[in-house]
Amino acid sequence: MAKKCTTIVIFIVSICFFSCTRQESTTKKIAVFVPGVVSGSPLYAMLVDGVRQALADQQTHDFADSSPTELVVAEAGTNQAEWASKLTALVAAEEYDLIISSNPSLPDLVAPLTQKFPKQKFLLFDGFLDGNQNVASFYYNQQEQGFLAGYSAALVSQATKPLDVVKKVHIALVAAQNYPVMDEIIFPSFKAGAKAFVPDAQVDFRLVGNWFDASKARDIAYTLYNEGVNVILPIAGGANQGVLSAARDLDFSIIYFDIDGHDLSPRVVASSVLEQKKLVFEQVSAYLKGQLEFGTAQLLGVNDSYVKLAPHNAIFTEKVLATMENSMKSIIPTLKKTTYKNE
Ligand code: RBF
Repeated sequence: MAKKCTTIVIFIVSICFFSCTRQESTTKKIAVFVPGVVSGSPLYAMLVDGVRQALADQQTHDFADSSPTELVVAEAGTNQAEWASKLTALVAAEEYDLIISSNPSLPDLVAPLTQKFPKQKFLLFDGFLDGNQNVASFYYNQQEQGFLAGYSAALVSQATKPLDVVKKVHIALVAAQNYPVMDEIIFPSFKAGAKAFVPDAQVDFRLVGNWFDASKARDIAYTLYNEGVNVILPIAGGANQGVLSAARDLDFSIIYFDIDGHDLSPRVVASSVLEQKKLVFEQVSAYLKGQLEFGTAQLLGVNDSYVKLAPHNAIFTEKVLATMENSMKSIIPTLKKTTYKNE
C-alpha cells in the first residue's frame, strides 16, 4: 500500500513539477505516457528514445520555431487499474500540446478523453484508433511479426535436436498476459509460422500473469524445457529476464520479439523486430514541423520495413547449417547404394 501511494505521489509530483516550472512562451510541451515501466519493456524504451532523438534533432536543425520542446516522461506503473486515472490527470493538467503513448489498450482510454478535452492531441503507437481528429495512430502488422518468429523458432528447433532423437519440433511462447492482440494475432501467427515450416510442430502457450515476475517466467521456462521445448519466444517485458536466465542454464534457444535481443544473451538466435524507434522519431519530427496528420490509423509491416527478422547471423546460420548437415547425413548412405555404369 505504501509503495502504491509513493508511486502515485511521484507520478503527480512529476506532473506538477513540470507544469509549475514551465515558462510562458511558444515552447511546445510533450508528455510521454508509459503504460507500465520503461525498464525491460522494448517498445517503451524505443518510444522514449525515439521522442528524445526527435527533440535533439529539432535542436540540431533548428526547424519549426527555435524554442526547445519540453518533455515529461510519466510512467504509469504496472497496476493497469490505475492507468485511466493517471492518463486523465495528465490530460486534465491541460499543459501538454501532445501526449504520446504506445499500447494496444490506449485507444480505449484515449477516445473518451478526446470528448471531454477536445483540444488535447494524442500520438499513439502500437494501437489502432481511426477517424478521431485528435488522434494520430500507428500500429504494426503483428501477423507478420508473429509468423517470422514462429517460422524461425521451428527451423531452429528442428536444427538443434540431436540426430538420435525424433526430430519433433516443440516450441513455446511465454506471454505476460492475455490480451486481444496476443490471443487473436501474435500467438496464432507464431503457430502458423511454425506449422508453415513443419505441419505437425507442437506450439505451446504459457502465461506469467504480469509483466515483471522474472522468477515465475524462469520456472515456466524450466518446466517447458523438461517437457521437450527447445526454443522459446518470451513476450513478457521485465519478466523476459527469467527466460533468458533459464536459457543460460539449460540447452535451449530464444527468439526475441520487438527488439534485436542478440546483445542480451548468446542464446538469442534471431529476433522479430519492430522499428518503433525509427517510426517514433519520424512521426514526432513530423509533429514538430507541423506535418503530422491526425484522424488516421496507419498499419506498418514488412513491406515498409517496420517489421523485420533480425537473425543473429553467426548462431542462426550455424543452426540452419546443422539442419542441412543432418539431412545430408541421412541422404548420403542412400547414394552409396547406387551403382553407376559409365557409358
Ligand atoms: N509490453 C511490454 O514490453 N511491457 C509492458 O509492461 C507491457 N504492458 C502491456 C499491457 C497491456 C494491457 C497490453 C495490451 C500490452 C502490454 N505490452 C507490454 C505489450 C506490447 O504492447 C506488445 O503487444 C508486445 O510488446 C508485442 O509487440
